[in-house]
Amino acid sequence: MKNQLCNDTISNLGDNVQLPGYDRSKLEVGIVHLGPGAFHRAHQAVYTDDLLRLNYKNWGICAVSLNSSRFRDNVKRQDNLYTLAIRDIDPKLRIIGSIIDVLFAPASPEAVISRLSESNVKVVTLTITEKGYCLLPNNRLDFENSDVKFDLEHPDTPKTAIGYLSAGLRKRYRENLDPFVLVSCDNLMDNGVVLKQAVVDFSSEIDQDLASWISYNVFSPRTMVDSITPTTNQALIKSVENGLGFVDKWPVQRENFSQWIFEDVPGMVLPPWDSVGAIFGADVKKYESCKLKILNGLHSSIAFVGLISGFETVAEALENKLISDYVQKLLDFEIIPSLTAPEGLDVQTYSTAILQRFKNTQIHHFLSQIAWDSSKKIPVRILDTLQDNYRLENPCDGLCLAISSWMVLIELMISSDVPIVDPIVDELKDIILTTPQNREQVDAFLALEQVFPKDLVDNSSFRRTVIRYFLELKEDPLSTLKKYNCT
Ligand code: CS2
Repeated sequence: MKNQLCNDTISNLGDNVQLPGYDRSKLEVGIVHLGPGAFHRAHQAVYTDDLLRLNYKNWGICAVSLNSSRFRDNVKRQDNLYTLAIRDIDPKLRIIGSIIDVLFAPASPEAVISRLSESNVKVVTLTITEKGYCLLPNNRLDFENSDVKFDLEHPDTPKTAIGYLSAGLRKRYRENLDPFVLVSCDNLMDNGVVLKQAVVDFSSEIDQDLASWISYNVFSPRTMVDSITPTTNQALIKSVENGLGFVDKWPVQRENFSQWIFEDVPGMVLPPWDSVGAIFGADVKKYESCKLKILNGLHSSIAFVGLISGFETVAEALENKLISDYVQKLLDFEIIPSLTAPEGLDVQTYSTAILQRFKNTQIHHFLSQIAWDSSKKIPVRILDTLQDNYRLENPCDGLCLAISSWMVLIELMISSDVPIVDPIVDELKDIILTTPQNREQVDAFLALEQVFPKDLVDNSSFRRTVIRYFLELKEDPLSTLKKYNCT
C-alpha cells in the first residue's frame, strides 16, 4: 500500500511534481470559500497558492462544504493538500497547499459563522453553482425555496450560502467589524450584483438595519472565471497515484488555460490576485457575456446534441463532422452576431481558441457533467442569445435545435432510467411520464416558467421551430444536424 500525500510525506515526492514551497504552518485564514468543488480547487485555490508562494501569508483559505462531507473526509488525512493535474499538451502535477482548513457546514454551522466573523477574514469567495443562489428567473431571491424558508426560520443554523453570508455579516455588524468582500465565481450574468442583492433581500427579512449596512458597505464585484475542469473520478485518482507514487484521495484536473477577471470597484480591497495573473478592472460585464454565450452556450449545445447522438465527451463529439459543422455555424451565424465584445477582445480569435480548447483530448470532459442542472444553465447560456436574435432578426434555428435536443435528451434519460441531475427533475419526469404526445410534451417543457420567459414562449416562430426539431431529432439526430448545416 502506497503512502498517503500529507505534510510529512510531501518532501518525498519526485522532481516531476511541483510543491507549494512555503511554510503552511505560518499561514492565516484570510479567505473563506463556500463550495470547494473541483472548479474552486482548480482555479481560485491555485491563484491563491501562487500568492502564498509570493509570501502573502495572510491569504490562506478555509473551505466550507455546504452539502457533502466528501471533500473534508477525503482531504483531512492529507492535511488538506491535494494534487492539481494539468491535462494538456504539456501535462503537469502540482500540489496545492492554499486550503488550510475545511469545514462541513451541516456538521457545525456555528463554526462556519464564527469563521465568517473573524476579523482576519476579508474575503468570501463562492462556487456554489447556479442553483446555489436560490434565485427566481428575474434573478431575485426565491422566498418560496424551501431552504430559504428554513434559513429565515433558523438564521443561526442556515443551510444555504445566502443564509450563511447573512449570518456572518450579522455577527460582524453587531461586533462592529468591517464586512468581507463577496466574490461570486459562478457562471451567472452580473454574478456579484445578483449575489449581493440576494443577501440584502434575505437580510432585510431579519433586520432592516443590517440589510442597509450590507447595501452600503459590502463590495461584491462582477467576475468572470474560466478554466475547463472535469469532475474528479476514479480514473483521475488512479493516474495521479501513478504519477505521484503516493495516494491522493481527492485530486483535481483541468486544462492549462485559466482566466479570472474582476470588476475593479474604488475602495475595494482584494488579495493581490492581479500579481499572479488575475485581471482587475476590465470591462467584465462584456467579458462575462462573451464567455457565457460562446464557451458555455456552445458547451451546453454540444452536450445536448452530442449525448442524443451517442457521444460521451466534448472532444469525441467534436470529432464528428456534423457536430463540429453545427457548432461552427451556430457560432458564426447566431452567437457572435448577437455579442458586443469588450474593447481589445477579438471575438473571432477568442472563439477559435475556445474550440481548440474543446478539442483537448488529454481531458475527458463528459457531456453528461455539462448537462447537469441544465434548467438553470439554459436561460443564461442559450435563451438570452435567442431573445437577442429574435429582436435583431438574426437567425435562430441552431439555438432552437439545441433547446429541442435538451428536451429529447430528457425524454431519453427518463425512458431509459438514467438519473437526471437537475433541481426540477420532478417536473421534468412529470412532463415525460404524463404527457404522451410529442407536441404536447414540447408545450409542457415550454410551460416551465423557471426556464422559458413568457415573451419567448409566446413567439410562434420559436415554438414552431422547437417542435419541428424535437420531432426530427427524435427520428434521427445526425441527419437533423446535416439538414441544418446545409440550409
Ligand atoms: C461547463 C463549465 O459544466 C459546465 O456547465 O460549461 O463548467 C465550463 O467548463 C467552465 O465554465 C469553463 O470555464
